[in-house]
Amino acid sequence: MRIFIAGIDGYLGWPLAQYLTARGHEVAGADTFFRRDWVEEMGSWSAMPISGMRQRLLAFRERFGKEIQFWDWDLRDYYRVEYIFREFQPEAVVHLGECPSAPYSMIDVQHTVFVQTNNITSTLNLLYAMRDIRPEAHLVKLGTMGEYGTPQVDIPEGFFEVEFRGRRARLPFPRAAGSWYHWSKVHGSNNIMFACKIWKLRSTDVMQGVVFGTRIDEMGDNGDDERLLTRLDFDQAFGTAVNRFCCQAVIGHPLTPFGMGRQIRGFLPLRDSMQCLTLALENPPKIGEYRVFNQLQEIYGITDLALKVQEVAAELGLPVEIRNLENPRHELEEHYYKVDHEHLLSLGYRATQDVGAELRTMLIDLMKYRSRVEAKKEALIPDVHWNGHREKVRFVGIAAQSPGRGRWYGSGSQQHAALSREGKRGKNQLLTRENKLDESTI
Ligand code: USQ
Repeated sequence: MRIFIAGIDGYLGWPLAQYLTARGHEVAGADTFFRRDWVEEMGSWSAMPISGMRQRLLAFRERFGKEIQFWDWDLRDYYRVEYIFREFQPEAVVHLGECPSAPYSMIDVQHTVFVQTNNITSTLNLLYAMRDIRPEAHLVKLGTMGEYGTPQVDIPEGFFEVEFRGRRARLPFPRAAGSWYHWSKVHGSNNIMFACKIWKLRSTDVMQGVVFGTRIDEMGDNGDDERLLTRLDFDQAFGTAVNRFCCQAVIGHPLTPFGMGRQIRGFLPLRDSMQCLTLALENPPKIGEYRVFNQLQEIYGITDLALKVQEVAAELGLPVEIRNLENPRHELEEHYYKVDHEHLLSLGYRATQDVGAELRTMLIDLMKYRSRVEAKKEALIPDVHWNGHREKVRFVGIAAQSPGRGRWYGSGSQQHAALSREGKRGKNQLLTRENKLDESTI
């Protein structure tokens, strides 16, 4: 299949290009290297050194014996999107080319407007190019579980049956996002749903949980060729919880659950994210269909994950403490969370069960780059508050608590039981474009 990846230079885009190529697909991609700029703006860099795009493409050809057509173009420019579509004639499009950070979108009006216009415009441009050039192509759009927020009821896959004043209907499940970024994803989802309806396009909107991991097998066994590695961020805006915890562990920095550390989210390893996106691509919806996949298998508490990272780090001789930070976000810290995720399972998705082994691989990978994390460790402590205030948060005196060491919230009834037991315990606690093509590492 000819697959165009929007955002091919990113955390998911670069491994996905390798994963799909290894399965015989033909890949092309575009990226304007915004992610590299944003992370630099947050005073940080990728923990694992990442090559410039020319080096990446060279390594790709050496490993897979194939070329990737690449455009260093901004997808907010419709005529460029149209050009790419005419040139490559994609059968499928994976849209990863958005700003993925909640904190970044909350900095100030300029950042909010940028994140929303960037994310919404690129999606609209892809939809128009599909309508006019490849109407039968399949759009796999990366949405987020954060579109739903944390409602006090089960979360279905996009739609639910409601009865209101004696009449029944199947309606989109209400969205309750928790940041301007997450709302940008909601707006994108609505626009795609509408385009599928009026233009008979087809799309899978993937509501992804929080991804963690340093590698996939397709990069090679030992990460010997650094040009094939993906980025791994640890700053307050682009580093996600588990990736940050692992980076903190390798430099002996306390692991940092926010607030009481009782938030619950769906998490999945990078390799599972690749598997899910590929299953969606290889099993497209019907013409005119807009479908939603909730992309997660296991649901974990933040403190449970911190405890697990602590445990695996200790096995590797990396003692580290867990110290909660004031929560800079406006979010529910204790909440119900039960998510349907049948669609991917019915397509054969098999989740990585051994999270400990995944964390071990991550920590071993990151130990090599300890000095890079150390050099930017200031970026670990957040200062972006949801009320617009900008001040570093402080550590607070809450001991890490979990319903049971190393035990996960599973899904379904297992999770209900864990939550109700827990509830009874109370609440005691800018580079140039040329550089980005050429630079060997940043
Ligand atoms: N958290 C901590 N300590 C940290 C970092 C995060 O306790 O050091 C907590 C946050 O308060 C939050 C949870 O961990 O409750 C998840 O935060 P995150 O930064 O790992 O992830 P989030 O901001 O939710 O966003 C990430 C990706 C985003 C994707 C989303 C999926 O950046 O692109 O959409 O995960 S989800 O969270 O399911 O909406």
